[in-house]
Amino acid sequence: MTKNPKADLVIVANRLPVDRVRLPDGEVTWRRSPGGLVSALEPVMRANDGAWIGWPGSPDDDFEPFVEDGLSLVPVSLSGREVEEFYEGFSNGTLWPLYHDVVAKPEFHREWWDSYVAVNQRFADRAAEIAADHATVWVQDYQLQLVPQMLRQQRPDLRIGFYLHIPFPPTELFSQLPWRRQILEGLLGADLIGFQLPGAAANFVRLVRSRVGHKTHRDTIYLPDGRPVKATAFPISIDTAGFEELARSESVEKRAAEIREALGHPKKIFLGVDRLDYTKGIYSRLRAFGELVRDGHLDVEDAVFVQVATPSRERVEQYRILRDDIERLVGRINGDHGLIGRPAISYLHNSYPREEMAAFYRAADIMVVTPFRDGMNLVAKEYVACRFDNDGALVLSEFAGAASELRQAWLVNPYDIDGMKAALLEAYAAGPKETGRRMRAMRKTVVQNDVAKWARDFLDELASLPGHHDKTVRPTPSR
Ligand code: GDG
Repeated sequence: MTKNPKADLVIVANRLPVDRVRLPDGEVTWRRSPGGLVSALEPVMRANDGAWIGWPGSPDDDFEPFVEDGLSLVPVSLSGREVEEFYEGFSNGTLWPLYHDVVAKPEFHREWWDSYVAVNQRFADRAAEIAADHATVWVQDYQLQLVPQMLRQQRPDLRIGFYLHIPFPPTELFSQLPWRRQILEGLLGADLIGFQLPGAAANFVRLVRSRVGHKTHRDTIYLPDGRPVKATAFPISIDTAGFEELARSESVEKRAAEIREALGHPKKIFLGVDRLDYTKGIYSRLRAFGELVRDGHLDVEDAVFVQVATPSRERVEQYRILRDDIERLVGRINGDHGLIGRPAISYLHNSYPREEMAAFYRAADIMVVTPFRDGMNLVAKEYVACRFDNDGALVLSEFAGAASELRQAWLVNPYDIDGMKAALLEAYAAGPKETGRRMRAMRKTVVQNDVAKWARDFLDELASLPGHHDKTVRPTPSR
Protein backbone atom coordinates (compact mmCIF):
# COMPACT_ATOMS: atom_id res chain seq x y z
CA MET A 1 0.00 0.00 0.00
CA THR A 2 1.25 3.50 -0.74
CA LYS A 3 1.88 5.83 2.16
CA ASN A 4 -1.27 7.87 1.59
CA PRO A 5 -3.79 5.50 0.08
CA LYS A 6 -7.08 7.08 -0.94
CA ALA A 7 -10.20 4.97 -0.74
CA ASP A 8 -13.67 5.40 -2.25
CA LEU A 9 -15.22 3.43 0.60
CA VAL A 10 -13.93 3.70 4.16
CA ILE A 11 -15.20 1.59 7.05
CA VAL A 12 -14.44 3.06 10.46
CA ALA A 13 -14.90 0.64 13.36
CA ASN A 14 -13.47 0.36 16.85
CA ARG A 15 -11.62 -2.87 15.92
CA LEU A 16 -9.78 -3.88 12.79
CA PRO A 17 -11.23 -7.04 11.22
CA VAL A 18 -8.01 -8.95 12.05
CA ASP A 19 -6.36 -10.25 15.21
CA ARG A 20 -2.64 -10.33 15.77
CA VAL A 21 -1.37 -13.85 16.38
CA ARG A 22 2.05 -15.23 17.24
CA LEU A 23 2.91 -18.40 15.33
CA PRO A 24 4.79 -21.27 17.04
CA ASP A 25 8.03 -20.13 15.33
CA GLY A 26 7.64 -16.72 16.98
CA GLU A 27 6.58 -14.88 13.84
CA VAL A 28 3.79 -12.36 14.39
CA THR A 29 1.05 -12.30 11.79
CA TRP A 30 -2.60 -11.28 11.32
CA ARG A 31 -5.64 -13.54 11.24
CA ARG A 32 -9.05 -12.45 9.99
CA SER A 33 -11.57 -12.24 12.82
CA PRO A 34 -14.60 -14.31 11.97
CA GLY A 35 -17.32 -11.64 12.39
CA GLY A 36 -20.29 -11.35 10.04
CA LEU A 37 -19.65 -7.65 9.51
CA VAL A 38 -16.35 -8.43 7.80
CA SER A 39 -17.80 -11.03 5.47
CA ALA A 40 -20.73 -8.74 4.63
CA LEU A 41 -18.50 -5.82 3.78
CA GLU A 42 -15.72 -7.73 2.08
CA PRO A 43 -17.25 -7.87 -1.42
CA VAL A 44 -18.22 -4.22 -1.38
CA MET A 45 -14.78 -3.30 0.00
CA ARG A 46 -13.10 -5.15 -2.84
CA ALA A 47 -15.37 -3.60 -5.47
CA ASN A 48 -14.67 -0.06 -4.25
CA ASP A 49 -10.97 0.09 -3.24
CA GLY A 50 -12.21 0.02 0.32
CA ALA A 51 -10.15 0.65 3.42
CA TRP A 52 -10.91 -0.29 7.03
CA ILE A 53 -9.82 1.92 9.91
CA GLY A 54 -9.69 0.38 13.40
CA TRP A 55 -7.74 -0.37 16.55
CA PRO A 56 -5.56 -3.52 16.36
CA GLY A 57 -6.73 -4.66 19.82
CA SER A 58 -3.81 -4.15 22.21
CA PRO A 59 -2.46 -0.94 23.74
CA ASP A 60 0.39 1.05 22.22
CA ASP A 61 0.46 -0.93 18.99
CA ASP A 62 1.58 1.50 16.34
CA PHE A 63 1.43 0.05 12.84
CA GLU A 64 1.60 1.56 9.40
CA PRO A 65 -1.34 0.83 7.06
CA PHE A 66 -1.03 -2.62 5.53
CA VAL A 67 -2.83 -4.98 3.17
CA GLU A 68 -4.03 -8.33 4.49
CA ASP A 69 -5.69 -10.80 2.17
CA GLY A 70 -6.44 -8.01 -0.29
CA LEU A 71 -8.06 -5.73 2.32
CA SER A 72 -6.49 -2.33 3.06
CA LEU A 73 -6.24 -1.94 6.80
CA VAL A 74 -5.44 1.30 8.58
CA PRO A 75 -4.57 0.88 12.27
CA VAL A 76 -5.35 3.53 14.89
CA SER A 77 -3.24 3.29 18.02
CA LEU A 78 -4.63 3.55 21.56
CA SER A 79 -2.47 4.07 24.65
CA GLY A 80 -2.97 1.91 27.74
CA ARG A 81 -4.70 4.81 29.42
CA GLU A 82 -7.03 5.28 26.43
CA VAL A 83 -7.94 1.61 26.52
CA GLU A 84 -8.95 2.15 30.15
CA GLU A 85 -10.74 5.47 29.70
CA PHE A 86 -12.14 5.44 26.16
CA TYR A 87 -12.77 1.71 25.66
CA GLU A 88 -13.33 0.06 29.05
CA GLY A 89 -14.48 3.34 30.59
CA PHE A 90 -16.74 5.52 28.46
CA SER A 91 -17.65 2.92 25.83
CA ASN A 92 -18.23 -0.07 28.08
CA GLY A 93 -18.75 1.48 31.52
CA THR A 94 -20.94 4.44 30.48
CA LEU A 95 -22.56 3.94 27.07
CA TRP A 96 -23.01 0.15 27.06
CA PRO A 97 -25.12 -0.04 30.26
CA LEU A 98 -26.92 3.25 29.51
CA TYR A 99 -27.97 2.10 26.04
CA HIS A 100 -29.07 -1.31 27.37
CA ASP A 101 -31.82 0.04 29.60
CA VAL A 102 -29.50 0.55 32.56
CA VAL A 103 -29.35 -3.21 33.23
CA ALA A 104 -26.17 -2.23 35.12
CA LYS A 105 -25.51 1.23 36.53
CA PRO A 106 -23.66 3.47 34.09
CA GLU A 107 -20.75 5.45 35.49
CA PHE A 108 -20.16 9.03 34.43
CA HIS A 109 -16.58 10.31 34.64
CA ARG A 110 -15.33 13.46 32.99
CA GLU A 111 -11.86 11.98 32.26
CA TRP A 112 -13.53 9.09 30.42
CA TRP A 113 -15.45 11.56 28.29
CA ASP A 114 -12.29 13.56 27.50
CA SER A 115 -10.63 10.37 26.33
CA TYR A 116 -13.70 9.46 24.21
CA VAL A 117 -13.48 12.85 22.46
CA ALA A 118 -9.73 12.52 21.86
CA VAL A 119 -9.96 9.00 20.44
CA ASN A 120 -12.97 9.82 18.25
CA GLN A 121 -10.97 12.76 16.87
CA ARG A 122 -8.08 10.43 16.02
CA PHE A 123 -10.38 8.08 14.09
CA ALA A 124 -11.98 11.04 12.29
CA ASP A 125 -8.59 12.51 11.36
CA ARG A 126 -7.47 9.19 9.94
CA ALA A 127 -10.67 8.84 7.90
CA ALA A 128 -10.33 12.41 6.61
CA GLU A 129 -6.82 11.60 5.48
CA ILE A 130 -7.51 8.44 3.55
CA ALA A 131 -10.97 9.05 2.04
CA ALA A 132 -10.85 9.95 -1.66
CA ASP A 133 -12.78 12.98 -2.94
CA HIS A 134 -16.52 12.43 -2.50
CA ALA A 135 -15.90 9.01 -0.97
CA THR A 136 -18.38 7.13 1.20
CA VAL A 137 -17.44 6.65 4.85
CA TRP A 138 -19.38 4.20 7.00
CA VAL A 139 -18.81 4.58 10.76
CA GLN A 140 -19.73 1.67 13.03
CA ASP A 141 -21.15 1.64 16.54
CA TYR A 142 -21.32 3.31 19.91
CA GLN A 143 -17.59 3.76 20.46
CA LEU A 144 -17.43 6.27 17.58
CA GLN A 145 -20.53 8.44 17.78
CA LEU A 146 -18.63 11.73 17.49
CA VAL A 147 -16.78 10.71 14.33
CA PRO A 148 -19.49 11.72 11.80
CA GLN A 149 -19.50 15.37 12.86
CA MET A 150 -15.72 15.56 13.35
CA LEU A 151 -15.28 14.14 9.88
CA ARG A 152 -17.82 16.40 8.22
CA GLN A 153 -16.07 19.46 9.65
CA GLN A 154 -12.91 18.48 7.80
CA ARG A 155 -14.44 16.86 4.74
CA PRO A 156 -17.85 18.26 3.74
CA ASP A 157 -17.53 16.48 0.38
CA LEU A 158 -17.97 13.03 1.95
CA ARG A 159 -21.07 10.90 2.10
CA ILE A 160 -21.19 9.71 5.71
CA GLY A 161 -23.18 6.81 7.14
CA PHE A 162 -23.36 5.63 10.75
CA TYR A 163 -24.71 2.34 12.08
CA LEU A 164 -25.51 1.64 15.73
CA HIS A 165 -25.30 -2.09 16.55
CA ILE A 166 -26.75 -1.75 20.03
CA PRO A 167 -30.14 -0.36 21.12
CA PHE A 168 -30.74 3.38 21.23
CA PRO A 169 -32.38 4.09 24.60
CA PRO A 170 -35.62 5.90 25.36
CA THR A 171 -35.43 9.65 26.01
CA GLU A 172 -35.64 9.35 29.81
CA LEU A 173 -32.54 7.15 29.96
CA PHE A 174 -30.46 8.89 27.30
CA SER A 175 -31.12 12.22 29.02
CA GLN A 176 -29.09 11.08 32.05
CA LEU A 177 -25.95 11.42 29.97
CA PRO A 178 -24.10 14.64 30.86
CA TRP A 179 -22.80 14.81 27.26
CA ARG A 180 -26.12 13.98 25.59
CA ARG A 181 -26.13 16.99 23.30
CA GLN A 182 -22.57 16.41 22.05
CA ILE A 183 -23.43 12.79 21.20
CA LEU A 184 -26.57 13.78 19.29
CA GLU A 185 -24.68 16.45 17.38
CA GLY A 186 -21.84 14.03 16.71
CA LEU A 187 -24.23 11.58 15.08
CA LEU A 188 -25.93 14.33 13.08
CA GLY A 189 -22.72 14.73 11.09
CA ALA A 190 -23.90 11.67 9.15
CA ASP A 191 -26.26 11.71 6.14
CA LEU A 192 -27.79 8.40 7.17
CA ILE A 193 -28.00 6.91 10.67
CA GLY A 194 -28.96 3.25 10.82
CA PHE A 195 -30.47 1.48 13.83
CA GLN A 196 -31.49 -2.13 14.44
CA LEU A 197 -35.17 -1.34 15.03
CA PRO A 198 -37.64 1.39 14.02
CA GLY A 199 -38.25 2.15 17.72
CA ALA A 200 -34.59 3.07 18.22
CA ALA A 201 -34.66 5.39 15.20
CA ALA A 202 -37.83 7.00 16.57
CA ASN A 203 -36.17 7.49 20.00
CA PHE A 204 -33.30 9.27 18.28
CA VAL A 205 -35.47 11.55 16.14
CA ARG A 206 -37.59 12.46 19.17
CA LEU A 207 -34.49 13.33 21.22
CA VAL A 208 -33.03 15.48 18.46
CA ARG A 209 -36.30 17.39 18.25
CA SER A 210 -36.60 17.94 21.99
CA ARG A 211 -32.94 18.38 23.01
CA VAL A 212 -31.35 20.02 19.98
CA GLY A 213 -34.46 21.69 18.60
CA HIS A 214 -34.08 20.69 14.94
CA LYS A 215 -37.12 20.28 12.71
CA THR A 216 -38.05 16.68 11.97
CA HIS A 217 -40.51 14.97 9.71
CA ARG A 218 -40.98 11.21 10.10
CA ASP A 219 -37.50 9.69 9.78
CA THR A 220 -35.77 12.85 8.56
CA ILE A 221 -34.13 15.63 10.54
CA TYR A 222 -33.58 19.02 8.91
CA LEU A 223 -30.49 20.85 10.12
CA PRO A 224 -30.47 24.65 10.19
CA ASP A 225 -28.21 24.73 7.10
CA GLY A 226 -30.83 22.74 5.20
CA ARG A 227 -28.92 19.45 5.18
CA PRO A 228 -31.25 16.50 5.82
CA VAL A 229 -30.24 13.55 8.01
CA LYS A 230 -32.16 10.33 7.73
CA ALA A 231 -32.53 8.04 10.77
CA THR A 232 -34.03 4.67 10.01
CA ALA A 233 -33.89 0.94 10.79
CA PHE A 234 -31.73 -1.67 9.02
CA PRO A 235 -31.97 -4.88 11.08
CA ILE A 236 -28.61 -6.64 10.82
CA SER A 237 -28.31 -10.31 9.96
CA ILE A 238 -25.80 -13.11 9.35
CA ASP A 239 -24.16 -14.94 6.47
CA THR A 240 -27.07 -17.38 6.33
CA ALA A 241 -25.83 -19.46 3.39
CA GLY A 242 -22.35 -19.67 4.92
CA PHE A 243 -23.70 -20.97 8.23
CA GLU A 244 -25.99 -23.46 6.55
CA GLU A 245 -23.16 -24.76 4.39
CA LEU A 246 -21.01 -25.21 7.48
CA ALA A 247 -23.84 -26.97 9.32
CA ARG A 248 -24.35 -29.35 6.39
CA SER A 249 -20.68 -30.35 6.28
CA GLU A 250 -19.75 -33.86 7.26
CA SER A 251 -17.23 -32.72 9.85
CA VAL A 252 -19.81 -30.58 11.67
CA GLU A 253 -22.37 -33.40 11.53
CA LYS A 254 -19.80 -35.75 13.02
CA ARG A 255 -18.79 -33.28 15.69
CA ALA A 256 -22.44 -32.69 16.65
CA ALA A 257 -22.85 -36.45 17.17
CA GLU A 258 -19.69 -36.49 19.30
CA ILE A 259 -21.05 -33.67 21.46
CA ARG A 260 -24.29 -35.58 22.06
CA GLU A 261 -22.35 -38.68 22.91
CA ALA A 262 -20.01 -36.83 25.27
CA LEU A 263 -23.09 -35.52 27.07
CA GLY A 264 -24.34 -39.10 27.49
CA HIS A 265 -27.09 -39.00 24.85
CA PRO A 266 -29.65 -37.05 26.87
CA LYS A 267 -33.18 -36.86 25.42
CA LYS A 268 -32.83 -33.13 24.93
CA ILE A 269 -30.01 -30.61 24.99
CA PHE A 270 -30.63 -26.98 25.93
CA LEU A 271 -28.00 -24.53 24.68
CA GLY A 272 -26.97 -20.97 25.50
CA VAL A 273 -24.19 -19.15 23.61
CA ASP A 274 -23.29 -15.65 24.71
CA ARG A 275 -20.46 -13.29 25.38
CA LEU A 276 -20.28 -13.29 29.15
CA ASP A 277 -22.20 -10.02 29.52
CA TYR A 278 -24.78 -8.86 32.05
CA THR A 279 -27.17 -7.84 29.26
CA LYS A 280 -27.47 -11.44 28.04
CA GLY A 281 -29.51 -12.79 30.96
CA ILE A 282 -27.33 -15.88 31.49
CA TYR A 283 -27.79 -15.97 35.27
CA SER A 284 -31.60 -15.81 35.19
CA ARG A 285 -31.89 -18.43 32.47
CA LEU A 286 -29.68 -20.88 34.39
CA ARG A 287 -31.69 -20.18 37.53
CA ALA A 288 -34.89 -20.98 35.65
CA PHE A 289 -33.40 -24.23 34.37
CA GLY A 290 -32.02 -25.08 37.84
CA GLU A 291 -35.48 -24.64 39.41
CA LEU A 292 -37.04 -26.94 36.81
CA VAL A 293 -34.54 -29.63 37.75
CA ARG A 294 -34.94 -28.95 41.48
CA ASP A 295 -38.71 -29.24 41.28
CA GLY A 296 -38.60 -32.45 39.27
CA HIS A 297 -39.99 -31.03 36.00
CA LEU A 298 -36.76 -32.01 34.28
CA ASP A 299 -34.51 -34.94 35.08
CA VAL A 300 -30.73 -34.71 34.62
CA GLU A 301 -30.86 -38.16 32.96
CA ASP A 302 -33.05 -36.63 30.22
CA ALA A 303 -31.95 -33.02 29.90
CA VAL A 304 -28.74 -31.04 30.08
CA PHE A 305 -28.06 -27.33 29.68
CA VAL A 306 -24.88 -26.47 27.77
CA GLN A 307 -23.87 -22.87 28.39
CA VAL A 308 -21.04 -21.43 26.31
CA ALA A 309 -19.95 -18.15 27.92
CA THR A 310 -17.32 -16.50 25.79
CA PRO A 311 -14.81 -14.43 27.82
CA SER A 312 -15.50 -10.73 27.37
CA ARG A 313 -14.29 -7.38 28.84
CA GLU A 314 -12.57 -9.24 31.64
CA ARG A 315 -10.83 -6.16 33.01
CA VAL A 316 -14.13 -4.41 33.75
CA GLU A 317 -15.19 -5.07 37.35
CA GLN A 318 -18.87 -5.70 36.65
CA TYR A 319 -17.91 -8.48 34.23
CA ARG A 320 -15.68 -10.13 36.82
CA ILE A 321 -18.47 -10.03 39.39
CA LEU A 322 -20.94 -11.50 36.89
CA ARG A 323 -18.58 -14.34 36.07
CA ASP A 324 -18.19 -15.22 39.75
CA ASP A 325 -21.97 -15.09 40.27
CA ILE A 326 -22.66 -17.39 37.32
CA GLU A 327 -19.95 -19.84 38.29
CA ARG A 328 -21.22 -20.00 41.87
CA LEU A 329 -24.75 -20.66 40.59
CA VAL A 330 -23.61 -23.39 38.18
CA GLY A 331 -21.58 -25.00 40.98
CA ARG A 332 -24.55 -24.95 43.31
CA ILE A 333 -27.02 -26.38 40.78
CA ASN A 334 -24.60 -29.11 39.72
CA GLY A 335 -23.67 -29.85 43.34
CA ASP A 336 -27.31 -30.15 44.38
CA HIS A 337 -28.75 -31.99 41.37
CA GLY A 338 -25.97 -33.45 39.21
CA LEU A 339 -25.01 -37.11 39.16
CA ILE A 340 -21.64 -38.62 38.38
CA GLY A 341 -21.07 -37.99 34.68
CA ARG A 342 -24.44 -36.15 34.44
CA PRO A 343 -24.12 -32.51 35.43
CA ALA A 344 -27.32 -30.47 35.10
CA ILE A 345 -25.35 -27.69 33.45
CA SER A 346 -22.30 -28.12 31.26
CA TYR A 347 -20.62 -24.73 31.55
CA LEU A 348 -17.87 -23.68 29.14
CA HIS A 349 -16.03 -20.40 29.72
CA ASN A 350 -14.22 -20.42 26.42
CA SER A 351 -14.36 -19.33 22.82
CA TYR A 352 -14.49 -21.77 19.94
CA PRO A 353 -13.91 -21.88 16.19
CA ARG A 354 -16.93 -21.26 13.98
CA GLU A 355 -17.15 -24.99 13.08
CA GLU A 356 -17.51 -25.92 16.74
CA MET A 357 -20.24 -23.29 17.17
CA ALA A 358 -22.12 -24.80 14.22
CA ALA A 359 -21.76 -28.25 15.80
CA PHE A 360 -23.23 -26.95 19.08
CA TYR A 361 -26.16 -25.47 17.14
CA ARG A 362 -26.67 -28.77 15.30
CA ALA A 363 -26.53 -30.77 18.53
CA ALA A 364 -28.94 -28.58 20.51
CA ASP A 365 -32.68 -29.30 20.67
CA ILE A 366 -33.60 -26.07 22.43
CA MET A 367 -31.65 -22.85 21.90
CA VAL A 368 -32.15 -20.41 24.77
CA VAL A 369 -31.49 -16.73 24.04
CA THR A 370 -32.77 -14.54 26.88
CA PRO A 371 -31.08 -11.11 26.95
CA PHE A 372 -32.59 -8.32 29.05
CA ARG A 373 -31.88 -6.06 26.12
CA ASP A 374 -30.00 -6.76 22.87
CA GLY A 375 -29.66 -4.73 19.67
CA MET A 376 -30.31 -7.78 17.51
CA ASN A 377 -28.68 -11.03 18.75
CA LEU A 378 -27.00 -12.94 15.97
CA VAL A 379 -26.82 -16.21 17.91
CA ALA A 380 -30.59 -16.66 17.50
CA LYS A 381 -30.30 -16.21 13.73
CA GLU A 382 -27.25 -18.49 13.50
CA TYR A 383 -29.14 -21.27 15.24
CA VAL A 384 -31.99 -20.95 12.76
CA ALA A 385 -29.57 -20.88 9.81
CA CYS A 386 -27.96 -24.14 10.99
CA ARG A 387 -31.30 -26.00 11.35
CA PHE A 388 -31.72 -27.01 7.71
CA ASP A 389 -33.50 -30.08 9.09
CA ASN A 390 -36.35 -27.75 10.21
CA ASP A 391 -35.99 -29.12 13.70
CA GLY A 392 -35.01 -27.48 16.97
CA ALA A 393 -36.79 -24.96 19.18
CA LEU A 394 -35.81 -21.36 19.85
CA VAL A 395 -36.67 -19.70 23.17
CA LEU A 396 -36.10 -15.98 22.60
CA SER A 397 -36.34 -12.86 24.73
CA GLU A 398 -38.85 -10.33 23.51
CA PHE A 399 -36.22 -7.68 24.33
CA ALA A 400 -33.78 -8.91 21.68
CA GLY A 401 -34.03 -7.08 18.35
CA ALA A 402 -34.28 -10.50 16.70
CA ALA A 403 -37.71 -11.01 18.32
CA SER A 404 -39.30 -8.59 15.88
CA GLU A 405 -38.37 -10.89 12.99
CA LEU A 406 -38.37 -14.33 14.63
CA ARG A 407 -41.97 -14.15 15.78
CA GLN A 408 -42.39 -17.94 15.73
CA ALA A 409 -39.90 -18.48 18.53
CA TRP A 410 -41.13 -19.17 22.07
CA LEU A 411 -40.98 -15.53 23.13
CA VAL A 412 -40.25 -14.81 26.80
CA ASN A 413 -39.83 -11.94 29.23
CA PRO A 414 -36.41 -12.64 30.80
CA TYR A 415 -37.37 -10.78 33.98
CA ASP A 416 -40.18 -13.29 34.54
CA ILE A 417 -38.49 -16.45 35.81
CA ASP A 418 -41.75 -18.41 36.05
CA GLY A 419 -42.68 -17.39 32.50
CA MET A 420 -39.28 -18.53 31.30
CA LYS A 421 -39.67 -21.85 33.11
CA ALA A 422 -43.03 -22.40 31.41
CA ALA A 423 -41.56 -21.61 27.97
CA LEU A 424 -38.55 -23.89 28.52
CA LEU A 425 -40.90 -26.74 29.43
CA GLU A 426 -43.17 -26.07 26.45
CA ALA A 427 -40.23 -26.03 24.06
CA TYR A 428 -38.93 -29.21 25.72
CA ALA A 429 -42.24 -30.98 25.25
CA ALA A 430 -42.99 -29.72 21.73
CA GLY A 431 -43.25 -32.40 19.07
CA PRO A 432 -41.62 -32.31 15.63
CA LYS A 433 -44.77 -30.97 13.99
CA GLU A 434 -44.82 -27.92 16.22
CA THR A 435 -41.07 -27.22 16.10
CA GLY A 436 -41.03 -27.83 12.33
CA ARG A 437 -43.84 -25.36 11.69
CA ARG A 438 -42.11 -22.66 13.71
CA MET A 439 -38.62 -23.35 12.38
CA ARG A 440 -39.69 -23.32 8.72
CA ALA A 441 -41.19 -19.86 9.12
CA MET A 442 -38.13 -18.51 10.92
CA ARG A 443 -35.78 -20.01 8.32
CA LYS A 444 -37.63 -18.22 5.57
CA THR A 445 -36.99 -14.90 7.32
CA VAL A 446 -33.30 -15.55 7.91
CA VAL A 447 -32.70 -16.86 4.39
CA GLN A 448 -34.38 -13.85 2.79
CA ASN A 449 -32.67 -11.30 5.00
CA ASP A 450 -28.98 -12.03 5.23
CA VAL A 451 -26.11 -9.74 6.13
CA ALA A 452 -25.22 -9.04 2.51
CA LYS A 453 -28.72 -7.65 2.02
CA TRP A 454 -28.30 -5.56 5.17
CA ALA A 455 -25.08 -3.99 3.88
CA ARG A 456 -26.56 -3.48 0.41
CA ASP A 457 -29.73 -1.86 1.77
CA PHE A 458 -27.73 0.55 3.91
CA LEU A 459 -25.21 1.54 1.24
CA ASP A 460 -27.89 1.83 -1.46
CA GLU A 461 -29.95 4.10 0.78
CA LEU A 462 -26.89 6.21 1.58
CA ALA A 463 -26.05 6.48 -2.11
CA SER A 464 -29.59 7.51 -3.01
CA LEU A 465 -29.87 10.37 -0.52
CA PRO A 466 -29.87 13.84 -2.01
CA GLY A 467 -26.74 15.81 -1.32
CA HIS A 468 -23.83 17.70 -2.65
CA HIS A 469 -22.02 14.47 -3.40
CA ASP A 470 -21.24 13.24 -6.87
CA LYS A 471 -19.73 9.80 -6.46
CA THR A 472 -21.57 6.76 -5.17
CA VAL A 473 -20.46 3.36 -4.04
CA ARG A 474 -20.87 0.67 -6.64
CA PRO A 475 -23.58 -1.75 -5.56
CA THR A 476 -22.60 -4.92 -3.76
CA PRO A 477 -22.18 -7.80 -6.17
CA SER A 478 -25.10 -10.12 -5.43
CA ARG A 479 -24.28 -13.64 -4.24
C1 GDG B 1 -23.51 -6.73 19.15
C2 GDG B 1 -24.92 -6.42 19.71
C3 GDG B 1 -25.92 -7.33 17.62
C4 GDG B 1 -19.80 -15.93 20.41
N1 GDG B 1 -18.98 -16.80 21.02
C5 GDG B 1 -18.19 -17.30 20.05
C6 GDG B 1 -18.55 -16.74 18.83
N2 GDG B 1 -19.53 -15.89 19.08
C7 GDG B 1 -20.19 -15.09 18.04
C8 GDG B 1 -21.61 -15.53 17.80
C9 GDG B 1 -22.20 -14.28 17.18
C10 GDG B 1 -21.42 -13.16 17.86
O1 GDG B 1 -20.25 -13.75 18.43
C11 GDG B 1 -22.20 -12.51 18.97
O2 GDG B 1 -23.15 -11.66 18.39
P1 GDG B 1 -24.46 -11.22 19.16
O3 GDG B 1 -25.33 -10.53 18.19
O4 GDG B 1 -25.09 -12.43 19.76
O5 GDG B 1 -24.00 -10.28 20.36
P2 GDG B 1 -22.91 -9.07 20.60
O6 GDG B 1 -21.54 -9.58 20.65
O7 GDG B 1 -23.37 -8.41 21.86
O8 GDG B 1 -23.08 -8.08 19.33
C12 GDG B 1 -25.93 -7.39 19.15
C13 GDG B 1 -24.51 -7.47 17.08
O9 GDG B 1 -23.60 -6.53 17.71
C14 GDG B 1 -24.45 -7.21 15.57
O10 GDG B 1 -24.99 -5.99 15.24
O11 GDG B 1 -26.70 -8.40 17.12
O12 GDG B 1 -27.23 -7.07 19.62
O13 GDG B 1 -24.91 -6.47 21.14
O14 GDG B 1 -21.94 -14.21 15.81
O15 GDG B 1 -21.62 -16.66 16.99
N3 GDG B 1 -17.97 -17.05 17.64
C15 GDG B 1 -16.97 -17.96 17.67
N4 GDG B 1 -16.55 -18.54 18.84
C16 GDG B 1 -17.14 -18.25 20.03
O16 GDG B 1 -16.75 -18.81 21.06
N5 GDG B 1 -16.37 -18.32 16.52
